[in-house]
Amino acid sequence: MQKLRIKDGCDHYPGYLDRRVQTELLSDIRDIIEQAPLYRPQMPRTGKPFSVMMTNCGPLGWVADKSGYRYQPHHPETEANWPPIPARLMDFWRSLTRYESPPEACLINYYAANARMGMHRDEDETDFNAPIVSLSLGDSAIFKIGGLTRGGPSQSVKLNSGDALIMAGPGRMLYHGVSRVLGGTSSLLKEGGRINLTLRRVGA
Ligand code: MD6
Ligand code: FE
Repeated sequence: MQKLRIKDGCDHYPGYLDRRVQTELLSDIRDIIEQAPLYRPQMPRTGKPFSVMMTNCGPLGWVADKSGYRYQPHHPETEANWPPIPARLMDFWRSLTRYESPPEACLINYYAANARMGMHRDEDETDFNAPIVSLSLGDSAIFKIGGLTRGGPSQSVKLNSGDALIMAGPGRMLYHGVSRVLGGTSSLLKEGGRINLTLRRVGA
């Protein structure tokens, strides 16, 4: 398994999931989306819609609306509890991180052709000791990874379908974002676009 160190605490595993496993994982995600439909979050205060659509699985899910960013146990529109994290994803977390505790939240992001994600840090968790695992399916994306403060120089990494990326320890609080999705680069999703999964611990 190839492991590329992007920065101290940020490792990229190109082709971590082979095509067969990507198809199986996609089928798990489609089942989740049937129970917990993708919805369009809004920026706190302004209410500006995200270009990315989201849903979650796990005991907790990350949501964004006019009142802020937070974790909650239920879908903001259906109000049903999030579906459980598939066993397959729990296995990937264990293999990739060797972390003693399981993930509590899995954010599912869907990027259609022109969707992007601005530079941010994942900082709505309490437990910053735990790693974050990201898995990508579908069209390739340009992932930007910067430093510990907003606005500095950033590196670009192309994330392809099946790639894993881990941010842990000194890499846990680096700014990062997705500047663009490269349409037509994968045949995995019939409808095109990209799915990114991030597995996190939320903490007390
Ligand atoms: C994405 N990823 O790849 C967005 N966050 O679509 C993230 O925001 C991210 O890849 C924390 C850790 C790893 C990530
Ligand atoms: Fe993030």
